[in-house]
Amino acid sequence: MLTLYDLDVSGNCYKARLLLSMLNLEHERVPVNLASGEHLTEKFLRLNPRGEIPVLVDGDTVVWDSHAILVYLARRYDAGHWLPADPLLMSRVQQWLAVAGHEIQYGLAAARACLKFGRQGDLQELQKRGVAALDLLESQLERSPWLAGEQSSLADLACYPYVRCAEEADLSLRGYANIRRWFEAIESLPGYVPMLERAQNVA
Ligand SMILES: N[C@@H](CCC(=O)N[C@@H](CS)C(=O)NCC(=O)O)C(=O)O
Repeated sequence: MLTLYDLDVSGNCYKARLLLSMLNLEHERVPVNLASGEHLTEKFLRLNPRGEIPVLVDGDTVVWDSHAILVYLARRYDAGHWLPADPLLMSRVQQWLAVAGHEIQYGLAAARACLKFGRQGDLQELQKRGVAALDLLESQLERSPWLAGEQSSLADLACYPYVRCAEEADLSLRGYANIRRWFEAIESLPGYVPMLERAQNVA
């Protein structure tokens, strides 16, 4: 049985929920209350010493970090579509996981956290990084239908959540036609689920 420690409003957790759904993998979701500090308890830190969600538990195996979870699920439960074995394609996917973990996380996600959850930060600087991320994606998506080339991959699932929420970071997507076309393509994939927004906790 797969268990995902997560939170509805977290884009990082949503990456894992997307792939679990697309691979049609049954799983249990355990909400983690960040606002009350549940992620910093001894019990949770035994699962993830970084004190962050998402965490995936698969039997005796514990995997933390959204991108590590994507890679684990793709290698363990998928025949090779989401993380192709070809060296060049795999490196292309890895490039975009790096963008998701850097420009997107410390730009779009961080600006959203300031505006939506009252996190501290230099909003203008974070938005500037967010725009750099959007520009990077737009220019790639002008050249190829998916981030890593001709087919959908983990690259798309890793970048999509916080780009989809860019307006919550007060960044307009009006000038980004290719990104908007890419949203439609992702949202048409079998097993796509929208990001849930029920919980009131801090992401
Ligand atoms: N690099 C990590 C980042 C995870 C992350 O930032 N998680 C947030 C929720 S979206 C968290 O747990 N934050 C805990 C905190 O802010 O103290 C990943 O991709 O999983």
